[in-house]
Amino acid sequence: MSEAIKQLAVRTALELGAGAVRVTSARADEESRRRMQAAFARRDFLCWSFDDEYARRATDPGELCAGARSVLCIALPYNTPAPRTAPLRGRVSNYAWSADYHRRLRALLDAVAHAIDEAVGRRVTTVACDTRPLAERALAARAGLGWIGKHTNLISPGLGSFVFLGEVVTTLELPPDEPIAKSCGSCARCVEACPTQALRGDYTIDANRCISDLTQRTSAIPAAMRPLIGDWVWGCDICQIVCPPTRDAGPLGAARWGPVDLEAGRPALVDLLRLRSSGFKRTFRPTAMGWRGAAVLRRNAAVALGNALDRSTVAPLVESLCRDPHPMVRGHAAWALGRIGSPAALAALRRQANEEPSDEVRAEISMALQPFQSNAGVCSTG
Ligand code: B12
Ligand code: SF4
Ligand code: SF4
Repeated sequence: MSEAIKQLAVRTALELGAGAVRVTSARADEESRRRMQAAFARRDFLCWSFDDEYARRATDPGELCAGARSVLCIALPYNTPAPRTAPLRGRVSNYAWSADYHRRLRALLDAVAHAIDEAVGRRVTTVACDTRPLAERALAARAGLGWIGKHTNLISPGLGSFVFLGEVVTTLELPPDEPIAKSCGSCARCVEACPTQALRGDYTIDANRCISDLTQRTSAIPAAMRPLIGDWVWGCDICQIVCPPTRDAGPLGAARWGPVDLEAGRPALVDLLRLRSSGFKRTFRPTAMGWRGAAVLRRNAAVALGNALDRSTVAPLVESLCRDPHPMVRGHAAWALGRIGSPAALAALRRQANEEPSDEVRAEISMALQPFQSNAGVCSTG
């Protein structure tokens, strides 16, 4: 019976687009808990409210579903070809440019759970994907869905790491699968390619340095990290693009995982800097970029423009410095103008230093002007 239920669940998931499905027992996982606690003790995830209690709950599926005995772990490939690059357009991670994956993955998981419940004749399932406290990668590795690479993502054989993970936790005892005995060996391409040195090479990450974290946080991006972000405006795929199993797998995502439109996949940076609520609702709200609001995207556009160093963008950056309703965006626009450092950019910064009401933004303006301080006298007399 339990083998038949497992096969039914696997078949249902594969029919709905899953790339692989494996089963593990729902026992609490001491090793993962220790690894997580060690990561939190190193303060690797400062923007997340992770603590020992989170680690305990996340490594015990029984916390999600009383009496849980098994977990079906599902990998859903999402990689689609990237839109063509063009000057002054930002880069978005391929996980975020389509209609929000949470809803679609949730629908798949619900369908699998429903198939199981119906076959058994009662409710025996709970689903999880991304947002619930569950160590999804560790569970998936234990189920043999793949192995955890030095970039800390789960790599599934033949699929690579561009896969979303989702789980159906059940009180049924299903036949478990075996973990895959595999590691990265001497490869360290992701570690070498990471522009911010977030990856340590020992299968751990300092998430505070990860571009994905930096572009999704709601607080200011530390000034030292801004130049390392390049043209990314949401997420980052570099460590996975260079990863051989992921590169070899290629773009396996179904067409529906493609960009909602060009603006979602490669947003024009100046338009993104001017993004207001109607444009946000139209283009970004339906995607996984929708959860942090428009100001975070405008801030990220300012950083990318500060890295593009194109004088044609000084006017919109000045407009943002003077008029953006959000102090964080005005502050990052100040930084971008300081990076460009043209006479018009510096003049606007000096003017605004006296007009700006926020202490935080005035501090950004003064930091942006600092490298030019000795030249300031020369300009004003010359
Ligand atoms: C917080 C979070 C982030 C944070 C922190 C990332 C991180 N590395 O933990 C930030 C914002 C940086 C982030 C970025 C991304 N994320 Co994210 N994120 C999460 C979230 C919500 C929690 C992760 C977490 O608890 N981290 C804390 C660490 C300590 O735990 P952990 O990584 O889960 O597990 C570790 C331990 O279990 C331990 N471990 C346990 N057993 C074993 C055994 C061995 C042998 C080894 C080596 C290790 C090991 O190692 C694991 C890996 O470090 C999960 C969803 C979820 N609920 O799990 C998605 C999730 C991990 N993210 C996902 C994705 C897609 C991304 C991005 C690719 C998005 C992007 N392109 O920008 C990047 C990848 C960046 C990177 N290199 O990790 C996917 C990953 C899919 C996959 N194939 O692995 C998840 C699973 C969401 C989902 N449901 O699909 N994310
Ligand atoms: S997602 Fe980007 S910044 Fe984060 S670890 Fe990978 S390469 Fe580094
Ligand atoms: S790039 Fe190499 S080291 Fe990094 S996760 Fe992939 S296989 Fe492992």
